[in-house]
Amino acid sequence: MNQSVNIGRRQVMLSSAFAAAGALSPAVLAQAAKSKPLPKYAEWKYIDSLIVHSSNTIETRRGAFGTSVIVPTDILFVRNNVSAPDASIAYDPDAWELTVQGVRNPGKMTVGQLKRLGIETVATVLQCSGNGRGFFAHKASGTQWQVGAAGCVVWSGVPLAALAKAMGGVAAGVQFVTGSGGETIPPGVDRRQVVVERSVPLKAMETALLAWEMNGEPLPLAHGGPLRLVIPGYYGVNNVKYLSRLSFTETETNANIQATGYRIRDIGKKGAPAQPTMWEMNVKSWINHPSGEGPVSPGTVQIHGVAFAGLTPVKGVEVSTDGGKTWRDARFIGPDLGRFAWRQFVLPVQLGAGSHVLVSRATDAAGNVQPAERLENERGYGHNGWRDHAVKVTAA
Ligand SMILES: Nc1nc2c(c(=O)[nH]1)N[C@H]1C(S)=C(S)[C@@H](COP(=O)(O)O)O[C@H]1N2
Ligand SMILES: [Mo]
Repeated sequence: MNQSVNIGRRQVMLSSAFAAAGALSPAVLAQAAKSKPLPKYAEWKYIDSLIVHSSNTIETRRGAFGTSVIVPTDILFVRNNVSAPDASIAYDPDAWELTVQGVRNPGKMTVGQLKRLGIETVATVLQCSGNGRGFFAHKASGTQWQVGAAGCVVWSGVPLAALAKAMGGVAAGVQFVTGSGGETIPPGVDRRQVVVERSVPLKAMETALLAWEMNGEPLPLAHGGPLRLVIPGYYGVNNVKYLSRLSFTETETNANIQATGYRIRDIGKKGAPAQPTMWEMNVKSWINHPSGEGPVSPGTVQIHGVAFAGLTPVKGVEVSTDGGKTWRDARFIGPDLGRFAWRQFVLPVQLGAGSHVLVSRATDAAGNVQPAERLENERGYGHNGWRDHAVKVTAA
């Protein structure tokens, strides 16, 4: 059940759990009142848990992440590179058509047909490549995300491998899986410039899904319904929404979003195909509570947050209450939903009156440790440096 209150001139939906717990501090209410309104396609989301950067970019507030592993769809971030398609595409999801190319028997499949090929379910971290961009000192261009352009969600759909098999198998010479978004390209606009079309290495097929369900519900338009490509362990951009074409290709697509966008390069440099692209995610963690949005009471504080890596499970997390001088092992809580999901961690600490700098540092099963500093790069991608993700909190 939700309760709605008026903040400023706009109606704001408050989850009754939050309201009952008195969890909304005056600071958060003030921010909600200032926030831009939610766009139509996402108006059902809980604005009090979100930061609305623009109609195409909506972030989860740090203090709104809970401890139950899965991020509810109502508070999950949204990122559209171009305007979301018309809501009518999701009215009859089973009729949505996917064009399949680069297989021995290319053709079209409706979602209804895909549902008969096989079913798998997987929990993954969906994270924008630019999550943490707001911490870069050079004001990297793009949305100034803090920590909330990420969430752990459960997908259901058909394994991509089952689709390939049903269509006679992958054609000879194929090296990539290329997914195309179903947004309408306005007449006169160069498709290559605007299409959301991404290529990932063929080996991603082993775990990829074509999903029509998320967090136990039909996939909403905002998150790519009727059909979405899910590439576990890879950055958000590779998880193409409103999937209209799936091609097994010999080369990477020449669409701008692949060829020059989402490339790691030095500050001031232009994007180019030879630079590393945003595929597998790096090891990362951050603290969600305390969130730094307001003071905490001195005494015992349960520090909690999330940790994950790309294709490797996360192995451990350390927490520091002195800005990274000394560290203690945190404990994972909750179910382990597999190597692509994040783990929740907790460490109870005593915080005396005063200010504290809380940080976390994750290690994955391959031994990769979250670095202290960000990797400086033009567009502010892949930020996993722990120092910038610190929470500054006052106990009073
Ligand atoms: N078709 C399509 N797919 C897309 C995008 C898009 O704009 N169009 N944005 C990508 C980016 S950059 C990210 S981070 C994720 C965001 O997923 P979400 O909006 O479900 O949170 O979707 C990816 N898939
Ligand atoms: Mo993204």
